Amino acid sequence: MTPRTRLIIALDVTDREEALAIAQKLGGAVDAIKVNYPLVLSCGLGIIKDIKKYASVIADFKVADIPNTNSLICREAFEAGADGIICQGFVGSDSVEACVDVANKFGRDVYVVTEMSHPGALDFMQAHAFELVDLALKSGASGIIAPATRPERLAEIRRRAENMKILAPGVGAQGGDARKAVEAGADFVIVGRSIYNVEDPYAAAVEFIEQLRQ
Ligand code: OMP
Repeated sequence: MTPRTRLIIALDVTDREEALAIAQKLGGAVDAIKVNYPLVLSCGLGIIKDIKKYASVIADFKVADIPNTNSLICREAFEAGADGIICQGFVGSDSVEACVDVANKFGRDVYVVTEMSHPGALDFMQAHAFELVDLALKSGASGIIAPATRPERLAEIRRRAENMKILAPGVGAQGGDARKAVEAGADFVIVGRSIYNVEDPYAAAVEFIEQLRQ
């Protein structure tokens, strides 16, 4: 995925018509649309193909299982049309490598979660975030997920992952700032509620794109 506007929308709505309306309106303006369990559990995996008409799709399934199960999940997501998938790194290198192996067969991307953006990430994940970056690097993943809510941590993670794509969630509703995240080293920011929950999602997306361009 090559950065253009640097904006990825997290389409965490559960209504199919609403999801497709937003995808149709914003697809051309964003670098990707990320789908997560709320949308897929409510509409089925087939929603990925429908959204793909408008933008690249990242399946945020935070895959976190044994290698065999991870392979099966990735295969389903890629066969459904996902261009990339998000997996957890804390399950260990063999589980992440299983995702990368399947992605390589399909020519798709894997993004490994390092430190999450919410406060609870300080309980366990933060202490191991740099190890998770190293694990992602060694596995051959395309990129990592790092928190826009903590630009100083994002900058530190960037220093350790020079050639990896960094996708940074936590902008807007969780308090992170799009511009600061990019300055700290993010290639893309992920924005959900601050786009799909406002009166004019298109205007909100344009505003984020403007901030990211400066
Ligand atoms: P908003 O908080 O509404 O902007 O949504 C953020 C999106 O990014 C949601 O889909 C989350 O599941 C996802 N996310 C995080 O918020 N924090 C993380 O650390 C990782 C993710 C993710 O992997 O995308």
